[in-house]
Order: sequence, then structure tokens, then C-alpha cells
Amino acid sequence: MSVTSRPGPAPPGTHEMLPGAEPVRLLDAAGRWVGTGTPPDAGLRRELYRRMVLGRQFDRQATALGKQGALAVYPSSYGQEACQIGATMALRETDWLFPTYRDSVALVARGIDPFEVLTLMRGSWHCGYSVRRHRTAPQCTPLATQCPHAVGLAHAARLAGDDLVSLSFIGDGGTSEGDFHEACNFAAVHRVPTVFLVQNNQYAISVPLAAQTAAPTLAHKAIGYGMRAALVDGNDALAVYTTVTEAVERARAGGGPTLIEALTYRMNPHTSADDPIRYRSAEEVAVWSGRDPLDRLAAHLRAEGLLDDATAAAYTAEAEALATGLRDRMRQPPALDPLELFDHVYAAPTPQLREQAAALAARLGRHAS
Ligand SMILES: Cc1ncc(C[n+]2csc(CCOP(=O)(O)OP(=O)(O)O)c2C)c(N)n1
Ligand SMILES: [Mg+2]
Repeated sequence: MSVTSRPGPAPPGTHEMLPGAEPVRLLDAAGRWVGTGTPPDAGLRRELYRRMVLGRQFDRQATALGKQGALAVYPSSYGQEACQIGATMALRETDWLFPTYRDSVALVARGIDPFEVLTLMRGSWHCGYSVRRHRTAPQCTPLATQCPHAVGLAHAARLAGDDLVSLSFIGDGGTSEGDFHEACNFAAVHRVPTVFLVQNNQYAISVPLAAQTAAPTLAHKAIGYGMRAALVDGNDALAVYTTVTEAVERARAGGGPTLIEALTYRMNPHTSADDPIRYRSAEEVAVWSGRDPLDRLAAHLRAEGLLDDATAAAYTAEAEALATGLRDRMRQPPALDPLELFDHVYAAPTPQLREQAAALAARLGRHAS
């Protein structure tokens, strides 16, 4: 079937391929509803907040475990909870999520066991959870490689008649990669039911956005591919949830992909191995700590009578129990066999890999398999 003859909603007009002049914002800095329509369902807003409280505590605990040496590395989600959880909650269970190393909190919000989420960070070659059961790909460390995977899976599913949408997370730095370009182009040409969510946290390790792109915003890149664009306040959980939901449901209805840029900030170092004092100012960090996504949603819920002290205390207690349980289970060192590193690289190992495996085995005082 030719691309142009495909049935379904009309392709986007040029104006829809450009982001608005201002990011979509539904809650102002004090948490007041400033949207034009009605806010999402009250139960959903509360659940969003609950998962953000759990996510933040998970992130705190994982950061501490990283400092204690229980994790090889941990890239924190602190400050990006509205992006990760708002977007994840816009998906159905049957949809697929393609996360990066940054997105552990999204995985917890998706219902994956927090202990399993950290398996990769403990040095295992396996991501720890069942990818198929959770419809969540392993967290990708090679930048942007998750994007063609997400596009390919959604394209194949549509050809097979399966009703699903894929969502890939990507960082601002990742948008400079060839894989991102190829994924966007293919998705737009074939009107693949997929959504790209760029978490623009302003830095790619020490590289600021201004050194990453000359585009007015990352969302402007959408027009180059012919897909819809949206720019959203990434610290406004309701704005992220609503924008991603619209994009996901449009993709499901045959309306093609959307590129969403969420403006946010990484409050912690890039990973436990980074020193951000060398490349960003305390003043800048202070400005963003005044824009905390949990504080904003909590203020909104309290003003609307959707959150009282008892409920807030129950969420905190649940989050602390999650962290304690995680810490306890982390006491056991992971059962890792360094030689497994070579097992799944190719179906038939190359001579070079066999040589490397033999060298490692010799160092370990063992025979290579
Ligand atoms: C293909 C590739 N090149 C380089 C790296 C090294 N690297 C790891 S994280 C990172 C920065 C990515 O920044 P961004 O996409 O903005 O994501 P963030 O870490 O800010 O969430 C780089 C360059 C990598 N992992 N993969
Ligand atoms: Mg970044």
C-alpha cells in the first residue's frame, strides 16, 4: 500500500508540526489550574502524585545505594518525575515503553519490581525484568538506539494488526544521534503509531543545550520530518500527562507520530560518577529547585481538596517501606559470572570474542566455555 493512500485521519498541517510559542502548562508555579479544558479525573491526579512520591523515594534510595557501592552506577531521575511518570501513565498496559538509563523511575511507575529495575545497575548483562510481560524494553545506554527499536516494534505491530503504541524516551543530547534522525524520519513517512518524548534536562553530561543544537527548540525538529510537535513544561505533571495522552491516542487512531519536548532539569549529577559543580552554577540549580514537580502537584491537589495530611502521610509511609524493602534485598551481592558477558553478543561467537573470553577465563583461573 502506498504511503499516501493509507486510510485514517488526515496528515498534520504545517502549523501542527511547529510547537507553540510557549510550553504547554496546565498548572502555574503555585499549582493553580490554568488550562482551558477540565483537569484530568481526580483519582488519576492523586494516583499520579502517589507514584511521584514513590518514584522520588526510590530515586533517593538508589542514589544512596550508588554512593555505598552497591550499584556500579546510578543516573538519577530527581526533578524529572513529572516527565517520566506523567508519560508512563498515558500508556495502556498493552503499549510499549522504550526507556533510557535515566528512566528508572518510569519503570517503577509502570509496576516493575524496584529491585529488578536496579539489576542492570548492579552490573548484570540482563535488565532484570521480563521485557515482554511489562512491555518495557531494557533501559538503553547507547544513546538513541531505543528510538529505532520503538518505531520498528510499533510498525511491525500495526502490520500484524495489533493495537499498540510505542513511546520512546530520549534526552536532549540523544537528539544529535543518527539513530534519532532515522527513527523520526521512518516514523513520519510510514505514520507509525509511536511517540518520542525528549526530556530536555538542559545538559548532556557537561554539554549544555546551546552547544547541542542551533534549532530554536528541539520540538522544532518535528517539521523537518513532517510530524506533529509539542513543547511542554516538563515539571508540570498534568501538562505532560495530557500532552502525551493526546499524542498516544492520536497515534492509536492512525494519526501518526508526535515529537514532544518536555522542558525540565536534572537536579542531581549526571550519574554517581559526575561532578556538576564544574559546569553549572549554584544559582541555576536554585532556580530549578524552586520549580519542583512534586511540590507543584501537591499544592494543586491540596487546593482542590484532593490531598489531606493523612493521605500525604500514607504516601510517605508507603514510599519509605518501598525504600526499606529495596535496601534489605540489596544486601545480598548479585550472582554474576563475568564470563556470561560473551554469551549473547552473536549467535556464533567471533574468533576475537572467543580469544577475549579465553583471556578473561585465564585471569579468573577457569576454562572458557
Ligand atoms: C552512542 C553513545 N555515545 C556516547 C555515550 C556517552 N554518554 C552517556 S550519557 C551521555 C549524555 C546524554 O545526554 P542526554 O541525551 O541529554 O541524556 P541525559 O543523560 O541528560 O538524560 C553521553 C554522551 C553513549 N552512552 N552512547
Ligand atoms: Mg540531557
